[in-house]
Amino acid sequence: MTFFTAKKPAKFEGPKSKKELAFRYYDKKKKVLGKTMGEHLRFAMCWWHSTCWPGSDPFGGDTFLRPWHHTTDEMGAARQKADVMFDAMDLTGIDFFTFHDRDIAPEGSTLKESNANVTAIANYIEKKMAKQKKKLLWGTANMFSHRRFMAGAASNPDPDVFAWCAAQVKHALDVTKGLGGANYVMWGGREGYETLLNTNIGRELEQAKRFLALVIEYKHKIGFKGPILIEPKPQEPTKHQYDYDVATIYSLINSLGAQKDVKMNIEQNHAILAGHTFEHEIALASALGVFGSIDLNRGDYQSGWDTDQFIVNVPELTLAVLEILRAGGFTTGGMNFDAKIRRQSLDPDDLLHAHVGSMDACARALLAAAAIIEDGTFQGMVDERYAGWTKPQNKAMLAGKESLEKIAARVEKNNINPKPNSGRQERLENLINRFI
Ligand code: XLS
Ligand code: NI
Ligand code: NI
Repeated sequence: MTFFTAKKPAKFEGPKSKKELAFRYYDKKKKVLGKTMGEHLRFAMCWWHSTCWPGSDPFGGDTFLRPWHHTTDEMGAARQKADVMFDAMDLTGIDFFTFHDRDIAPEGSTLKESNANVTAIANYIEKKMAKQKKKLLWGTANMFSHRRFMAGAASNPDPDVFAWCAAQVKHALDVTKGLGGANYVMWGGREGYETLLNTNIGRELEQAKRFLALVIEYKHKIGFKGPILIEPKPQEPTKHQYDYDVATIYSLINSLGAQKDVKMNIEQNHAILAGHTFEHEIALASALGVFGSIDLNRGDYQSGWDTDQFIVNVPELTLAVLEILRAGGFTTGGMNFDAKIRRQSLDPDDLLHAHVGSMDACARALLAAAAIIEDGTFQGMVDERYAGWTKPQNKAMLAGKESLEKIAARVEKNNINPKPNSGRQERLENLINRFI
């Protein structure tokens, strides 16, 4: 462990601890609602923000000056990044990681060369995984950085780009399976348009649908057990992204009847860019039976772009974790820190503090959400609101056993006259606050 100053993994020390790099609430083995905190939260560290991003923004370049960004030995740098990732996971007690193919290994001059680079580093990673007991939450393909993708990946007007993407995803899925990945993610980086003036939306959507069908078919062919996770985002980098939000992606999944194979990877920052709350997107995915995993970060409510900050707001997180628990918790999914430290956060250990602090905030949210559920008053108030639907007559109405005329006749005959009830919003808000 040479890159970081910290030498020992952050430990649970309780709320009174004065130690900076320590957990006050995240006690990995502590049981909450029948599972350990570690099993509930399934934290993952991402390769791209943690080791690839050099601290650049649209107005300025590299602020971090990491040694691996300043060498001509690209494969050596790739191994160095892997070493730093695994050290960071050890120091923060994070068990899972995530990557794009191009994060772990450099692009070659041909696809064959790129694939060989990815395979070589994947082999290196595999050995580290066995030694340090780490797991792959998901892998994915970067089909947005290279200029060949500037007009889209699968939705590109050029069929050769579509074919290239098929080849790239095939390899990324093979590698993800080889490393025992629990899921495979598809974020439509440039699947969208800049201007309608040069775009045939119908054709592009048809291409995206075909592409998803191909990936599902291949996943079954190789026996990849985990789901394909689509990650919604409404805009950025393109003006309009086709995978806008959970509802939009659901219509694509539904059109292929692929609810079993395809789930959702929901990111806080993307949810708010789409004009939703994080918890709305989780609750909707769960209601539609397609909740999969989380990209954990926080957008800035003023700036309107994907700032990917570490999330530390406990009241907000509590509402999200509450929805995750109500959805039954994670199965293959987890909480991936798709988050980056700010470009002024130059100290190597800033990366550790960021993860540890956010993990602790999640643990507090988990404790609060679990207490809300255990107390039962909250769910009781919600259930009471819908209690009328448990009556046989009303169940029959929902089950389609009554026609419109029959319902109308019943309303007249029984003189049904609805009496409005309070939504009790303030009481519910106050109730939630008591547990935070
Ligand atoms: C970008 C996305 C990306 C995906 C993986 O905004 O969040 O990082 O999570 O391709
Ligand atoms: Ni993401
Ligand atoms: Ni993002």
